[in-house]
Amino acid sequence: MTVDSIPLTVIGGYLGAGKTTLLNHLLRNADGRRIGVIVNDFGSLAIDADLLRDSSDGVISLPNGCVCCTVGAGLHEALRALTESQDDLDHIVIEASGVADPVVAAGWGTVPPFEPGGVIVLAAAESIRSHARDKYIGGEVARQLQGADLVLVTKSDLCDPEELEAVGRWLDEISGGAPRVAVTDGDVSTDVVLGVRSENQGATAPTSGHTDRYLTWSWTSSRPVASAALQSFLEALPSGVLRLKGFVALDDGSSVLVQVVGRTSAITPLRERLETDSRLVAIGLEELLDPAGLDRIAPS
Ligand SMILES: Nc1nc2c(ncn2[C@@H]2O[C@H](COP(=O)(O)OP(=O)(O)O)[C@@H](O)[C@H]2O)c(=O)[nH]1
Ligand SMILES: [Mg+2]
Ligand SMILES: [Zn+2]
Repeated sequence: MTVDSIPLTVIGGYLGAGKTTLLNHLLRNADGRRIGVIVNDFGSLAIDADLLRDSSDGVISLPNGCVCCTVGAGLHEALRALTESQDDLDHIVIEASGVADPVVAAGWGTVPPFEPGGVIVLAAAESIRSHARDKYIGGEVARQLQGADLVLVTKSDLCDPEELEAVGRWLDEISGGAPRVAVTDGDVSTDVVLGVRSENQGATAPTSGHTDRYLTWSWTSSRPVASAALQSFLEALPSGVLRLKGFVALDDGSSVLVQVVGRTSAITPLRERLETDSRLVAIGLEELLDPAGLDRIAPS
C-alpha cells in the first residue's frame, strides 16, 4: 500500500499579524477536510493551541521556542504524533511563531510522507511598513515576506483604501510579486490558502541566534482577578512588550481572552469555556523588555 503524501502549509507573519485568527477560520470552514494543526508558541504557555482546540481535535502544541531553530527537531515528533493519532489526515497546517522564518519551518517539515504546501505570510496592513523599518525587527519582517508564496494582508479593516493600495504596492515589491489577498478577521477561502504549493523546496538554514534577541515573560495565578486590576495592568504595560496574550479568570466568575499587539489591547469575554486559572504570556526584545518590571505590575 502506498501512503499518499500530505501537503504541509506553513502560516507565518510577525507577532500579532492574525495567524491564529486565520487558522481558526480555516478550521471552522474545513468543509470535510481533515486538517492536522501544529502551533508553535514562542512562550512557555500554549495559549494559541487552546484557542484552536475549540475548532479542531487535531491540534498539537510546540511551545517554548521557535520552530525554525530551537524546536525545529521537535517538529518531526509533533508531525509523527499527529499522523499516528489520525491516520486519515488530508493536510497539515503549522502556525509558526511570529519571529520564525516560515520558509525554514517548511523545510524542516518536508520529509515523507509530507510534501510542501504553501508558505503563507500574513502582513498587518496598519503596521507592516513601520515594522519593516524598525531597526530591531525589520530584518525578520522582511525575510518572512521574501519567502511568501501567498501574502495575506490582514487587518485591512483598519486602513482606508488609499493606504491599503500603497501597502499593497510596497508588499509586492518586497515579496517579489507573490500573489496577495486582503483579509479581515481571517475571512479567506480555505481552498485558496490550502491550494497554494510552494516553489521553494528543501531545507534552508535558520538565521542563527535570532531567538536569543527575544525574551518571554509568563504569569499564572489561581486567584480571580478584579476587572479594574486587569485594566490597570494593561494600561501600565511598558512599550517593550511587543505582544501579550492569555486568559484571565475574573472575580465575577467570568473569563476573558486578553490580546495585546503593540499599543492595541482587547479584552474579549470567553463564552465557550471558563478558565479557573489565569495565564498570560508576553514577548519583547531582550534590550527592551524587563520581566521583573512586568512582575511588579501584574495583577495580584
Ligand atoms: N481589526 C482586526 N483585528 C484583527 C484581524 N485579524 C486578527 N485581529 C486581532 O489581532 C490580534 C492578534 O491576532 P492573532 O490571530 O492572535 O495573531 P497572531 O499572533 O499572528 O496569531 C487579536 O486581537 C485579533 O482579534 C483583522 O483582520 N482586523
Ligand atoms: Mg498566534
Ligand atoms: Zn527561529
